[in-house]
Amino acid sequence: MRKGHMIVCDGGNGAGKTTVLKAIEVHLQAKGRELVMTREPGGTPIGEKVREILLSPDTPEMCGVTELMLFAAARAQHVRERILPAIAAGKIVVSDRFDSATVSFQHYARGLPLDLIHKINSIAIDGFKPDITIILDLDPIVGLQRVSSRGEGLDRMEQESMDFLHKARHGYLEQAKNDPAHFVVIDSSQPLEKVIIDVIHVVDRIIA
Ligand code: T5A
Repeated sequence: MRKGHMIVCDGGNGAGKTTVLKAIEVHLQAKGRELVMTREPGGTPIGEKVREILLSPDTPEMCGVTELMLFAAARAQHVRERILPAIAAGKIVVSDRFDSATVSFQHYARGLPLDLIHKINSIAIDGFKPDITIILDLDPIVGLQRVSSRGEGLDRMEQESMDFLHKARHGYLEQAKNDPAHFVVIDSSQPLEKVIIDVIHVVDRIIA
């Protein structure tokens, strides 16, 4: 029986997930809630190794199906090793990205068939569904400017074309439109303080 909650924060590159997730963590800790903060790809020792392969800029030749299966492999481990035990223990799992990212990036942007994405995703998540996926929506041009302003290099995905990143953004908005009970879109071009207020409002509704 499900006891805990899972909240996902997702969106385009540089939309502010990492920043917003820190605010969610502080908020939920202040409420005394037991938390698991995690991310995809990653979240487990195996998943973090897969992340290195996926995001390394040294392998631009990676084909779409390999990419899809590696994201799914990391997710399969993440769900079974980390997420389901935490939910069963009544904890709140907060994840930086989850299956919505695969639909946006590997289907809408990369162009892999949606039925293949759903098939592979469903093997990875085995019937599990987050309570809510919060999409931080931002023009990818602004997102990449934010990423670049950190002074770090761009990873393999961030080096994709602007058209690819625009298609991924469209994919998030389509998912939210098609499933309003499980998605919320927040405008992340707003001042950070307002983005955080909007996100915390959603989090409080879910855990109430
Ligand atoms: N991917 C992932 C797939 O293709 N398929 C999948 O199934 C999965 C799971 C993962 C990559 O893999 C892809 C998607 C990604 O390309 P990632 O680490 O999640 O990589 O990559 P990014 O989205 O690029 O994460 P970043 O850490 O780079 O960006 P964030 O976390 O969204 O942004 P953040 O918080 O670091 O903010 C960036 C800068 O903007 C500022 C912050 O201070 C920071 O300097 N900022 C704001 N500035 C002004 N106003 C605001 N409202 C701001 N919010 C943040």
